[in-house]
Amino acid sequence: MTSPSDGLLPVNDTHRRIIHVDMDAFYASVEMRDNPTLKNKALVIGQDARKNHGHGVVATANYVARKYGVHSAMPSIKAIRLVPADKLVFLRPDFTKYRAVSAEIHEMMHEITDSVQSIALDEAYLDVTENKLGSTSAVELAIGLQTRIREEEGLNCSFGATYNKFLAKMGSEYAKPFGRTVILPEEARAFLARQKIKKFHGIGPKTQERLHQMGIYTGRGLQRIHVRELIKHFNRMGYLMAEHANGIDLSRVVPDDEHNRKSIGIERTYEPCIYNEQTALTNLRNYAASLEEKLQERNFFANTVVLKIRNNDFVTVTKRRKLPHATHNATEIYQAARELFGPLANSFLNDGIRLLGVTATDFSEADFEDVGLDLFSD
Ligand code: TTP
Ligand code: MG
Repeated sequence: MTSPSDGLLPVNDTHRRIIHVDMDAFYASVEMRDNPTLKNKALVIGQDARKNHGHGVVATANYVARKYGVHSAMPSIKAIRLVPADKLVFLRPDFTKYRAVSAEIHEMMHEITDSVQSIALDEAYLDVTENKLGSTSAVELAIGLQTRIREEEGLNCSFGATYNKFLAKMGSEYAKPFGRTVILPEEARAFLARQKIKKFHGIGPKTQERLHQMGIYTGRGLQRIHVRELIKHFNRMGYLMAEHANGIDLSRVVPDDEHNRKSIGIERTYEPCIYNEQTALTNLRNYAASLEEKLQERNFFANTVVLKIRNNDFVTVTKRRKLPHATHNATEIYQAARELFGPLANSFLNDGIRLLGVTATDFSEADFEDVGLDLFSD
């Protein structure tokens, strides 16, 4: 049975094989590996508030420290209160080291597939539907990777293996530490039904509170309420919650190399040429709409729009325009493209437009690592 949705939810796609891998207590584990005497200490990575006028935030903590209630993003001063002084060790993070470890793990991942999307230094999605090892088992591939990381890096990770990104991430969280969760399509809804809503990625404390007020505490509650009701209360987020609670997440694994691309563009040649201004503008509008989609998929914001135009005699002109602010909004991209097109329109339409292209470039991107570094800037 699926949720009451009146066909509002998309048809599920369960054919992909997706793995989410996340290192266990990453920064802390690297430090313990390099100094095993830290293993029976409560190790906190972050600034020691005692040496810094009470300031500092916990980046992460090993599992010993977590037993005392220490966790990421907690003020260091609180960790000091929670852990007996003779047990507690603070270390400043060594990003150079963590980056190097991360790069090595990524090399192992790329031996399986190039469809690797990194979310943070210690976390990535792999789409292994097709893979370099010719395996049809995501679990087998993930266990192989987990074993290699343990043997070659001396570090533990957890993974979720299933048919979409949302479930895979939920699975790796569920598996921690050093575990695995395999979720088959026919088991997904039952698995989700059992999960507390705070385990649903993207549902923050405020939304949890509102859901509790509506009597919803678990995935089962989200599955039972009508999608329309969730949309009424939470708009687009409500729709996403309904999708997720029903095991639907059609978003794709966007490979890192695609992610690192310096620009995303669309161009098309026209035969016969375009002689009509409205036709040209309609095409630009369509380009902008599909650029918005591509940028959103990658969480990119473009600062510059480039227009490329070619006439029947193969005269080609490219013009660029800096945007007032970084955006992935189709209307703003279209606006810029149209302004670039304006002064060229008459002459190119006269000769006939053979090619038209719009490129979004000069990206800004919210970077997880920057957030981490910010914690230590005080
Ligand atoms: P996480 O994977 O969230 O945490 P973790 O690997 O330490 O622990 P877990 O076993 O639960 O996965 O984040 C990875 C690294 O990112 C973490 O080791 C430290 C850093 N980090 C921060 O700097 N600030 C934060 O708020 C969080 C959550 C993580
Ligand atoms: Mg982790």
